[in-house]
Amino acid sequence: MATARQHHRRGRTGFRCCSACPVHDMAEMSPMNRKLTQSLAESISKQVEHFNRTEVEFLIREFHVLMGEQTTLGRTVSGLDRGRFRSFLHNNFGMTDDMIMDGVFRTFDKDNDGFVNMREWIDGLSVFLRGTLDEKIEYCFQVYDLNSDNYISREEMFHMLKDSLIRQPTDDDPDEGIKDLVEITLKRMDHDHDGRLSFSDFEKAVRDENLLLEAFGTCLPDSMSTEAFEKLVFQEQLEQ
Ligand SMILES: [Ca+2]
Ligand SMILES: [Ca+2]
Repeated sequence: MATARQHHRRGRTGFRCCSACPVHDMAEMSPMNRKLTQSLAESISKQVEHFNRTEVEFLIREFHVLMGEQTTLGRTVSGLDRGRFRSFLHNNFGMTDDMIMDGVFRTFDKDNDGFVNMREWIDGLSVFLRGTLDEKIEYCFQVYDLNSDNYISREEMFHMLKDSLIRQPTDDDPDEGIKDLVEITLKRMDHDHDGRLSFSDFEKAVRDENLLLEAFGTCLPDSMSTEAFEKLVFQEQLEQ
């Protein structure tokens, strides 16, 4: 059986599919739905930083495709749940680290209701794909602040870094290397020396050395997957 995305693409390229297909119905929008989507795109594009009206319109349609894959399970929900959102990150941007993907989910889900709704998705992608350094500093800090208490603690650093180091099986204490790395990182970034990173510590450190932006794990897409995603959403739809 074709996935919803394949189904949807086939629908767009002219294959006829079953009349009862909700994904197909959404892809082939009625003039009324198209008008509604356009006026919604118009108003969102005035509030979102880095997408124009047409791009927002395509993002809304893509969101419906992603939601279609979710609602085919027979539930109506207000947005992408954690699992679907993580698949989206994995499939489009090659992310694999569970802790980081959960952090990205938490950062996108601004109202903290357990779903990334359309507006949260578009706002999040504006920073994720096209954010300025300032916006990305704020975004990464939120991803890394696992318990949202406005500090990145030693424990949080330890958890995030432990998967990134290759442990030597001969080490007496395999955690020792990670603890050392946490201390080195703190020494470098903890400007006010209180043993944890506040937003201003993090911001200052990243401004001095931009490579520290993703010090605790890759949470932004690389340029190749950004380009591929934008091509998929913006260009291929234009060609239809
Ligand atoms: Ca939400
Ligand atoms: Ca924290």
